[in-house]
Amino acid sequence: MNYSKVYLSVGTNLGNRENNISNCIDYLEKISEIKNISKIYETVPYKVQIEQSNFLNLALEINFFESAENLLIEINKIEKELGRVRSSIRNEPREIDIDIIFFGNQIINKKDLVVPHPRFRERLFVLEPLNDIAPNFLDPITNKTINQLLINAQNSSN
Ligand code: PH2
Ligand code: MG
Ligand code: MG
Repeated sequence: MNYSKVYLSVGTNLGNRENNISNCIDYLEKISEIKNISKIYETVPYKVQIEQSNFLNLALEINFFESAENLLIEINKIEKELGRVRSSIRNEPREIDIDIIFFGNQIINKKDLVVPHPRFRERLFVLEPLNDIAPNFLDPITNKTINQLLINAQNSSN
């Protein structure tokens, strides 16, 4: 059967963060084949409007056998199951946030789904975990590897 190699970024800064991650992995296991999991990083909140606690962040590589749109539907279900309630505030604290960074080499620009993730290239909390598991993966937009993007982001953040 046909599948896409997908990279996800996961973050949590509300409730029992370790449990949230382990439940998230259990749910992802049900809808995909998990191929690789990065280390877990504790990170300070980046570009958030209200004061909030540190995050745990990690990245995963999965094989997904359906479309990107269907993956988004599954991710939204998992986020809800894990207790996430969305309000109108952007980037509020959350039990779990699962973002699609890459869906194979696809470039998707839909209202609810932009892939590669539009802001991942400036985010060390995404690039550092991703660099653990996919340092040589090529971003289809910039044609740079994760490792190059990480070095660029590190240089512009200090
Ligand atoms: N997620 C955000 C905004 N800021 N900062 C950290 N450290 N980790 C995150 O997962 C994160 C963030 C929006 O999804
Ligand atoms: Mg996010
Ligand atoms: Mg999200």
